[in-house]
Parts: sequence; structure tokens; C-alpha cells
Amino acid sequence: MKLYYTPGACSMAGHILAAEGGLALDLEKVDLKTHRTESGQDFRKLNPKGYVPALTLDDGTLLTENAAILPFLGDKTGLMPDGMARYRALEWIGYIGTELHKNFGPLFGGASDDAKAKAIERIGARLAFVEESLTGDYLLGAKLTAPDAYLFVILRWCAAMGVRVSGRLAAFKSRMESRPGVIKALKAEGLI
Ligand SMILES: N[C@@H](CCC(=O)N[C@@H](CS)C(=O)NCC(=O)O)C(=O)O
Repeated sequence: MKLYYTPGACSMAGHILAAEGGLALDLEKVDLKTHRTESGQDFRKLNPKGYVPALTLDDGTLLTENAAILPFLGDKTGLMPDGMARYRALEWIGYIGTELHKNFGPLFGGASDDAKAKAIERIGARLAFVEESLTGDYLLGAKLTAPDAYLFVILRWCAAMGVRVSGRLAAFKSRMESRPGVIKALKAEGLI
């Protein structure tokens, strides 16, 4: 199985899950500006969507979208729960993808200062809900599950983009940073 990733991008969520769950993944870095992979492939031929993450399975099947890749890798690693908790995990992956991740668009792109300020305000409000809900060590309680990896990636972006992260969210970020699988993934992506 190979994960096409860009250092620090949302593809790191799947990378963290694999590292935390002891699942061996091949990794191939993608330059999102040139659309070339580190071995020189045209990434858009491999994944017509042109963005990371993309996961190729051993039989050549291509899987894209965090909403699919994270549950998939969570199932492979035991980090995706069953029963009602599974729907809670999917609920968080949906929230993080659509209410947090997508609101970073203006901050990454060349938006006006006004649009950036509005995005920061929106992200702050969405994060306040996450912080209120985060009553245990992880989103679903005492154990790390798939959406935690995604939330951690988003909190790293906050630090880089001037979005304030404090209290329980800051504690969650530090907790994640001390986990062996997270450290392994950050090192493999050249981020520490
Ligand atoms: N809908 C996709 C979005 C993934 C996404 O936003 N990927 C970003 C990196 S975090 C990317 O590759 N952007 C480059 C581009 O869109 O060309 C998902 O949820 O997996």
C-alpha cells in the first residue's frame, strides 16, 4: 500500500494512523506545485483529482478523500471503532473536513486580509465547539481513533496560520506530539 503525501498536508492524518497502528505503508512525496511525485511520476495521471491524500492498494486500486482513507486505514489498524462510536468517528471526520479544513482555503491561498480575518474567525468558532466536546484525552474518549489524527494536522496548521489554540486543544496537540507514531510520521515527513 502506498500513500501519496505532501509534508504537513492533510495526507499526514492517514500517515499518522498507519504509524500509530503499526501498519507498514510505502510513502511517496508529491510536489503540489509541479504535480510530480518524488520518483518523477505525473501525479495527475495517477490521481486525476490532483490532490493528496491518495492511497494505492497492492492490487493497484486508488482510494482518495480523507473521508474514505481515514476509515479505511482506521479499519486496518484497529483505530476505527465499531457500533455507534464508528458513526461518531465519521461525524468528526466530516466536521473536521468540511467545517475546519475547508475554512483554511483563504489562509493558504492569496485571499484578501479581510477574507483571511473572516476565515480565522470562522475557524475559531468551529474550534470552540471541538474544545467544548473534548472532555477526554481524545475526541472519542480515552483512546486515539481516526479523527484525532486529522484534528492534529489541523491544529498544526492553526499554529502556522495565526489561529489561536489554547486550553484543552493545546493540551490535545501536545498529547499527540508525544505519541511514538506521531513522532515517527513527523520525522518521516521531515517536519521534526
Ligand atoms: N477533498 C479532499 C481534499 C484534500 C486536500 O485539500 N488536499 C490538499 C492538501 S491538504 C491538496 O492536495 N491541495 C492541492 C490542490 O488542491 O491542488 C479530501 O478531503 O481528502
